[in-house]
Amino acid sequence: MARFTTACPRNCTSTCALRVTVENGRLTAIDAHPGNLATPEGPCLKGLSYLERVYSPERLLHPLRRTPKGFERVSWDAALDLIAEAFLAARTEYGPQSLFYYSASGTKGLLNGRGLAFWRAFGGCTTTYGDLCWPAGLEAARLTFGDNRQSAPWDLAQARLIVLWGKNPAETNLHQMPFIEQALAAGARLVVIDPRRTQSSERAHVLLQPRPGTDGALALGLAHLIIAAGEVDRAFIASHVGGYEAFAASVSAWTPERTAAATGVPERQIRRLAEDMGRIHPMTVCVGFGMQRYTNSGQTLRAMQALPVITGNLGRPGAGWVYANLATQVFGAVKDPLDFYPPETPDGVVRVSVSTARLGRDMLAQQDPPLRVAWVERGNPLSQNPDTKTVREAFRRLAFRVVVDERLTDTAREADLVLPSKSLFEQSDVIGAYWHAYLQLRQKVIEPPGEVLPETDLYRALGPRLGLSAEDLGAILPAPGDVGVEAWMQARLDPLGITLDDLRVGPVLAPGTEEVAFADGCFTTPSGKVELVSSEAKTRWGVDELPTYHESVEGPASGRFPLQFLTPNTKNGIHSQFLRLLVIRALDPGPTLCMGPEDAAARNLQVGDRVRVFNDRGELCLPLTVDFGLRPGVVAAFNGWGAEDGGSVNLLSAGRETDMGHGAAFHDNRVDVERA
Ligand SMILES: Nc1nc2c(c(=O)[nH]1)N[C@H]1C(S)=C(S)[C@@H](COP(=O)(O)OP(=O)(O)OC[C@H]3O[C@@H](n4cnc5c(=O)[nH]c(N)nc54)[C@H](O)[C@@H]3O)O[C@H]1N2
Ligand SMILES: Nc1nc2c(c(=O)[nH]1)N[C@H]1C(S)=C(S)[C@@H](COP(=O)(O)OP(=O)(O)OC[C@H]3O[C@@H](n4cnc5c(=O)[nH]c(N)nc54)[C@H](O)[C@@H]3O)O[C@H]1N2
Ligand SMILES: [Mo]
Repeated sequence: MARFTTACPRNCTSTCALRVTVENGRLTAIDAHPGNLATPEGPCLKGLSYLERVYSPERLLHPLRRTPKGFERVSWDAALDLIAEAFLAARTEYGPQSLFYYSASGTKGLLNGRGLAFWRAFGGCTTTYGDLCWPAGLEAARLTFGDNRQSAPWDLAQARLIVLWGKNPAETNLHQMPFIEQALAAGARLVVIDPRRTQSSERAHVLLQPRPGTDGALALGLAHLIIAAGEVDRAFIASHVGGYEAFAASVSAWTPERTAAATGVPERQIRRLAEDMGRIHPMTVCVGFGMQRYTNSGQTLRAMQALPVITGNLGRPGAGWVYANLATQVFGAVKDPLDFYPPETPDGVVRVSVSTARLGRDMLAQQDPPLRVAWVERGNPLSQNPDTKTVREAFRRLAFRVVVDERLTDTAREADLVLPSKSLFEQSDVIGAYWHAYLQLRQKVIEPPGEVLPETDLYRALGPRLGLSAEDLGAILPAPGDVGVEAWMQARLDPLGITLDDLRVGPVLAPGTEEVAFADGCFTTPSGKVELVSSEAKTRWGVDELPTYHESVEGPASGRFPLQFLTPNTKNGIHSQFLRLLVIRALDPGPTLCMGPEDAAARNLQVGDRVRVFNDRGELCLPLTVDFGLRPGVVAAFNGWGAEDGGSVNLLSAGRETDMGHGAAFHDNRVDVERA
């Protein structure tokens, strides 16, 4: 029996440290690792379910090729020959940019960057810009504060007012809840702002339920009241804030009456929250990604950022803006997902890119050259990107598609060739996080099963068939074997003064980690101050220099379908991962549509009825759950389920970007519902 330190590499806020037990080459137990002070309680059910996931009969163990009768097993040699034939033909006829390389957030890891490096050596490729997750909020914070910095997770315990705004940590960041509980035990007040009543709001003193996409108006209305009451921090503003006078003048129009009308939040709740924000210090605003998935979300988050700014809740213990911690983004490759501007063309290698939010439409529109073949790894675009129908059409147009994944996802089912991917326990890698600041080693603890090859080995095997020499491959990939991977990682850790042996013991805080963000009063904006007025907002994104509120494109004012369709994240999966496992399905057998009692009664619908959710982009049939916690005019279904469970919620969403950062406006999505 042996015990190892490792970490969960999913795109999840918590990024838990784990201690795992291996007996006779088999994983037998997963426990907490106390070395990560943000996640000492250990993994959630999904983390424990790796014991099933790694050995699941649904796991792919060898390459599969599509035939008219379905998928059949092929050897690695045959699979690599097929890829070489199709990819070389595309390159000869249309040039390397006819190859589409798609990767997303399936797993964290420094080695992930090797995929793009490989296709650059092939001659370049077409790839994506933007990100499905959080870029509008990152960009908003960059404009306002100069940088995305946040205090250590445990600092939240010192807050006296916590606002969970469009964030649901009880499901999406479980390990934040103990710090919230500590603050509550010390007398803190907890406010949740979410159109849905959630597991997080169960702990709150008050829940504000705005109409979806109207949080910008709410923030401006709150700012108006705080300023009118004189409860701003004049000293902080004088020394650290630019544009305050213009901002204060601009919010004077946001009276409580107008704010209540725009947001649907009762005036007395708005007044009370403004009083709390003005009087209770320190305040931490914990911001999720909910209101960040609309066409107005960058401006919305800029308006929200003004609240901790004018009340002086920055750079102090228990205070702040908690959205993203980029302290662990210390390697170029880990930064890749944040690379949200259309890339340049370095070294003469052309990297054409298409918007990930408009994936289907942009793939179809590529002319010079048209896309011919695709390679997908760590992503499931037919489930997770908006506008599934167009994405599917774009993939079907291609001559040849390769998908690397652990199981037959919706995207893999469209492929000509499916290659089995490693699990987190089968190759070592260094991973970062975006809530805490620990660098962690995801250790290899078992051998890959069947014929599974980690991606780096797969690229090494494929390279010669695509004309890459041993020297070419040596420049982009670690040397073969575990020893090669370890040497490659150590070389990247050397400049940080961290060794793999350190990481084998436990998580290590990234260099430069700060307990209290902005305690140095250093804001790296053009003016060196917090910018409530940002000229870059206008020049780069074409929005107002001030944080202004405009209805989102597909909100109630759009005159489209009557219901706003929210598709948030579920505690039972990470996007399209985990939901098919037996241990998960025992608790959560499948998707449902949640609707409030008024909307259900108006349609004469009852619990358990099969309903059709539809708009002009598509439809989904699901059983109905009557949810007394939903505000009228809003329906919700968790994202992540795929075709095997009735189809992705993205059959209904539009391929549309956020106002800044090239994010995806998933919730800007109106539907109607009827009995199926
Ligand atoms: N409607 C709607 N859609 C959404 C969202 C929403 O709120 N609403 N949220 C969006 C957000 S925030 C995100 S981050 C995206 C996530 O979108 P994706 O990043 O596409 O999501 P996942 O389903 O987590 O992972 C994709 C695939 O990676 C595979 N994978 C895991 N590990 C490995 C590995 O080591 N190698 C390889 N080759 N594959 C691996 C998994 O099996 C999975 O099939 O979804 C977005 N989609
Ligand atoms: N269990 C689990 N954990 C996860 C993930 C997962 O899939 N499952 N995914 C990880 C990833 S990649 C991400 S991006 C994060 C997301 O983490 P969160 O931001 O916490 O999650 P979301 O579900 O995207 O959105 C949070 C809340 O925003 C609300 N919301 C929607 N529209 C609005 C609005 O207009 N205004 C307001 N105020 N609220 C709104 C939703 O109802 C939802 O409850 O979670 C991470 N952690
Ligand atoms: Mo995300």
